[in-house]
Amino acid sequence: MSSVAKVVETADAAGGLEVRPMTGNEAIARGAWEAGVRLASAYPGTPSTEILENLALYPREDLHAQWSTNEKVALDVAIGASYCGVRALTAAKHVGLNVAADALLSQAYIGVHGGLVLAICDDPGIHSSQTEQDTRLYARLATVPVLEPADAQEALEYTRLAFDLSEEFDTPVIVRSTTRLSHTRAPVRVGPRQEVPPKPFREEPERNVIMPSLSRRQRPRIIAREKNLEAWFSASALTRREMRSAKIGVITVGMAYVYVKEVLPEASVLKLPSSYPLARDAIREFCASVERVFVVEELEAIVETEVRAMGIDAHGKQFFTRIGELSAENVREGFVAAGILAARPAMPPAPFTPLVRPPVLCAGCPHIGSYHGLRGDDARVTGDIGCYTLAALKPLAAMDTCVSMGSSIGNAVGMSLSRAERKPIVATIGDSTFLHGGIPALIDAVYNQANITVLLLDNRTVAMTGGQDHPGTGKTLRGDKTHKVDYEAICRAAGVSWIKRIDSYDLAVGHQTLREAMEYDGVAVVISDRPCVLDPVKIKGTPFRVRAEACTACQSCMNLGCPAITWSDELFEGRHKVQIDQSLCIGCSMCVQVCPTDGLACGAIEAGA
Ligand SMILES: Cc1ncc(C[n+]2csc(CCOP(=O)(O)OP(=O)(O)O)c2C)c(N)n1
Repeated sequence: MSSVAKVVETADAAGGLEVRPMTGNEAIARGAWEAGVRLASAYPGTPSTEILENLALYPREDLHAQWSTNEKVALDVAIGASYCGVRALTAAKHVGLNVAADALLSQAYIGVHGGLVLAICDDPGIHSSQTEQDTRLYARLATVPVLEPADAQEALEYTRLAFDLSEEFDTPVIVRSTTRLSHTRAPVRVGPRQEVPPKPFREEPERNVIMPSLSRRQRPRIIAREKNLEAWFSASALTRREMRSAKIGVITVGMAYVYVKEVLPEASVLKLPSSYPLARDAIREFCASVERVFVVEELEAIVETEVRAMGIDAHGKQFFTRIGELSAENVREGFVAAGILAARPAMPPAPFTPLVRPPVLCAGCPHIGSYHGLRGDDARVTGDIGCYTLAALKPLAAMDTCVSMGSSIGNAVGMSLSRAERKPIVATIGDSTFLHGGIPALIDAVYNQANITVLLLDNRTVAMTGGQDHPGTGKTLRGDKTHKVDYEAICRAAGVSWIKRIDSYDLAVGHQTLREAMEYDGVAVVISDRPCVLDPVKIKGTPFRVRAEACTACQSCMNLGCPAITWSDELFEGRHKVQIDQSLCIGCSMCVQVCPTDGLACGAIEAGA
């Protein structure tokens, strides 16, 4: 029995009173399980990844949990389960919802059969994302309700509730988390699982098949649904009026509530469970009972704009930032600027400046070899999203552009067909990203007769998000063996006839092969193949060391950007030489290959600790 299954059993025995420390993501997974979810799907993405990883720890008999090839597929899979009358959840990071948005907007019209919940995690402050986005805007665009928990307990409860609301109001429901909530651990009271038997498929194409006639019919229903949800939120105990000072009233939602409580404990607070649809009656009533109204919400002025549109003189983004995360500090500063709190004496400056540590590829990362091969050629290199995006930074500096997941190949096609670029064009894309969004672009490249090279970086994992499996690894989310995608066959089926596979660590062959590919007239694919050094097997060969007497300090090895390679602390014959950190080096040999002092075999760098 898995540890989670044991906990589930204990909770059941204790009547659901057990309290456990849980991250927001664990709590969302738990809430879905307690709600009787039968299918969960996702494509990984920080900060949402652990929702599916945790759901996969619950018994197989309870639910099917899977990685999908991308977020749209994941949502479509969940929609399929909902059509079959079971409760289904999909999880994604905020930008993942961009990919899935088309299906979401359609499903908002179609409605649900089994409850359909989207757990979407925003990343205010852009800790690990392409952009800063507020998913609440999508909720409004799609006219689907969004629930915004303020802590891990609410993450569990709101997720459980989201399934009930979904079925009651015939709509997909978004549960919106943020990095801070998803990754923070707090005590959570857990309960038992509610078994929800599947409902039979409704054979009603006039309801299940989207087309203009359906959408025209549904549009008034959606507007009515919005009104009904507004009334539900206004009447709900989740819309919490905490009446204290009659002078200041703060309307708040999500984690912002926690900061307001800390900074301004004497203020009256209206805590909203949702920014859309808005509990307007509750807001009107609350605002009438206080002299000054503030709205504190993270990222966009969504509630504030609506409150002001209701004719209420409310203040928000004028004092509380629209950029990055809110915190107790910046919420306090906002109330100071608004004249509500007195300024605190300035903190003395820190006695030291923290060291800036730029992100680097791992020691022995196979992407180093792949991009090293490109540096020597005067090529225009489009990049994509993954660990390898770091190859844009010095010293590799081997990537010219990067837009969004799967863009590299389409961007390269545009460059090629613009006929404005004279350099050979190389699209570089990771294995998971290729499966996510690269394949349609590869078909486009062949179809439109572009002249490009595609460098497919197969490290056999989704390294960027912590080493998840995908269809190219031959293993499912639960670790079962499954069919392994054959990239060469996919490329051939797309019409690519020039395909070569290289070992990412073999720098000379890699370089030569890329040159040949760039000389080829048409679409050439080079598959650079080596497993990630961190996953699934932790690879560690014999580390190399530098013979200081032979090292000329030429820096060829340093240009790889391997973090195991630094200048020596001591001087040798009056000079710093290169040194290799034995605890980091995995013995990949790429530095040996570029060391010019004694060829490849036994130069200034040699094997041995
Ligand atoms: C639309 C979207 N979905 C998910 C992510 C999270 N994410 C960033 S890179 C990446 C995939 C990386 O895998 P791969 O292409 O194999 O490259 P690797 O990191 O293994 O080098 C994912 C899932 C994202 N940034 N954007």
